Amino acid sequence: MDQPKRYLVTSALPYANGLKHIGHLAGAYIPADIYVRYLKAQKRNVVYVCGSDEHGTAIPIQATKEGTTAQAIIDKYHPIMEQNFRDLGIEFDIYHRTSDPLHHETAQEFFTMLNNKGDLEVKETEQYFDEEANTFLADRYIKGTCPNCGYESAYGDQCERCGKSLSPDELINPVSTLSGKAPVKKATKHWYLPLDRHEDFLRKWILEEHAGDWRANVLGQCKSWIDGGLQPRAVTRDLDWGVKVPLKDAEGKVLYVWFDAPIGYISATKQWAKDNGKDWRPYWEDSETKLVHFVGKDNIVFHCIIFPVMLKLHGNILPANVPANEFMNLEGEKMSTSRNWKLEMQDYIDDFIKKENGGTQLADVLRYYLTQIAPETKDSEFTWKGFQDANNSELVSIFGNFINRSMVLMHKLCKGKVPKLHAAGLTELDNATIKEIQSAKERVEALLEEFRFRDALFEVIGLARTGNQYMQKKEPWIVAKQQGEDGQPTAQAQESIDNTLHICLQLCANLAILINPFLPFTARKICHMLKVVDKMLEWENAGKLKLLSVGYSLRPPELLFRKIEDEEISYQLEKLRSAATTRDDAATPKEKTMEENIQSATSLKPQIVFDDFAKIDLRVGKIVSAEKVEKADKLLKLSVDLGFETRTIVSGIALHFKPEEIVGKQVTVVVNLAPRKMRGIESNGMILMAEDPSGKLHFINPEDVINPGAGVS
Ligand code: B3M
Ligand code: ZN
Repeated sequence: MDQPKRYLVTSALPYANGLKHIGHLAGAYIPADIYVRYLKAQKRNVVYVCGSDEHGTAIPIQATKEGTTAQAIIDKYHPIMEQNFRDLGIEFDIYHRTSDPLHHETAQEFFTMLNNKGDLEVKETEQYFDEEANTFLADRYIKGTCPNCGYESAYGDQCERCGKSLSPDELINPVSTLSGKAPVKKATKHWYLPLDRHEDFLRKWILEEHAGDWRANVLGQCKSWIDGGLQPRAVTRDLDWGVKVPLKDAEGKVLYVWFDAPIGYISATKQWAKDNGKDWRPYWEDSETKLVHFVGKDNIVFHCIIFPVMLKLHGNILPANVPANEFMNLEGEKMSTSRNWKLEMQDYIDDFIKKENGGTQLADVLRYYLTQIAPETKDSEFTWKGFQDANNSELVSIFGNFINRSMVLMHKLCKGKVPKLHAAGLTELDNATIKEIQSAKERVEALLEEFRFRDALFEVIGLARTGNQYMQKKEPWIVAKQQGEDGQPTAQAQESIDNTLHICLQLCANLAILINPFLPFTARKICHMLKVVDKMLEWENAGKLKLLSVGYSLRPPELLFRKIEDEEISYQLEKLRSAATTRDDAATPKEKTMEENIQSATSLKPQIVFDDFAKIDLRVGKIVSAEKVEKADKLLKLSVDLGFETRTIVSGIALHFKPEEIVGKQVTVVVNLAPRKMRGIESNGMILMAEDPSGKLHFINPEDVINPGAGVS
């Protein structure tokens, strides 16, 4: 493989308008960080840049919400976001910000060069203007009825209910959110990037040259954009927050946020170069640089179509790849800030990392699970149960267990020192395991080079699993019982023990190197136990059996991962649900679109066997009383007669049924579901409901009246 001279890796610049959730983290930051850590371990020349995106209407809108200024908003969120990333081990070479004067200059220079070369078009159009506020209205400042689904509070750029992207002209009965009045149309001049001029270039560059190496989801989106017909895109806005358009006749205009934000990658590189006495230019101008943008699905078009056109016109290199991820859902629903259905990085840090001494292992647990379920090819799903399983059954039981056993047995059976390898005594299994160390390294490396992070991680865990199986077959603790008259293992037995533990310990050191890009804190902890410096983690050291010298004494083992308890998981689930029940406006997750409901009805869950089903105890019950739960607009507290007892069940159906309507109704109840506290009330079961495509709920009940307690199967 031809190696690039240098790499420039970017992660999407997050808007500094609020805390970011784990969907963001999984999409653009963890994969990039893994890639960069791997490249650095390979001693390649790489710079990893990111920073806060501090422009666009998102910022002043948040300022209005918080009753403060746009400047105060970015000054509040920029440092928090930077710290959140640090706490989760995302190690940028620079975390810059687009409010920095260096960025303003860089973006203005970029615009000026394109404008001077005649690469932009100027057009006058009619746009919505708020006469009372005396300002043109950005798309986000206009609300109206969605022409697609009829939602009355759709924004001028997108309907938050059905997700359709809109233009303000499509809204029915538009209203300015500044004054509450209907806006008028007024002429205004803007600069456009004529994407249509570049169709041939884009077709060839993306759809031909990168057909073989870009991800299918990325190519697919690009193709549909190009096939849909490329239009000139306005790159300026009438707004007072942003990078000023550097022209005399452009008073009151700023660069469109999607024009200036990606240039933020360049200004960040400049700042990094300045801070480190380096030259930034080759990173953006030399064709031997490999530029890789890590982004989420909603940023694909900007990084694959618009920004590359800008880069080409400006004389820069183009991205070699944009390994964009799809979306990650949370507990069955789309993650969303506005609907409060999310797990913020800050919350995870507070609940899991800060609470624990040396809690960095829990940063690694999140990194592990998010990589394991990374939406690399299709949308994926974060569940708290999945998170717990990944930790308990893989990190604790496989990875941590292997390292711990190796260390404990070495202390017990080899006097705390790395034992010798007796070449003559090597068995077939020993040799096969040694080979596996070498080949695992090669596989992980090839997968990382192709941005297949989930598969690469799977290989690393696979190697730990191999280690466990190896040890299980060699049973050094049993071999140790072959003792001579002195009560010590015989020479032959000790040889076998030495070989086993020598290989196991070298395997531990190899695991540290291979896991390092994914779980950097864990890798360092292993180095500490093995009493080696972090330099051992260099990639070229992997695949070998010579990492630890014979006779070297090692530290006592420490547990790498702790078990995650059921209570921690139910606490998180409760927290998620109760935050969601207090959310107010129309766009609650319950109100899924018709399309989503139909989709959830047609996408089947994985097959189960009869025994799985037989575990669920279903009974017919009768609701004997129902009342609202205070401060929870979705919950009803029910008493359900089950024949053998009457139980309290809390059910999220208050938006659908009045308490008095349902008393006396027959229902089907899951009676052996573990109790769960909701709003302080213990719920002992779950009522089954069906949801029709309009989102309306229906009880599942027998046609005839039967005795409460009857089994359902
Ligand atoms: N701030 C959008 C986002 O956070 C935007 C990315 C800019 S990357 C140049 O999704
Ligand atoms: Zn809509």
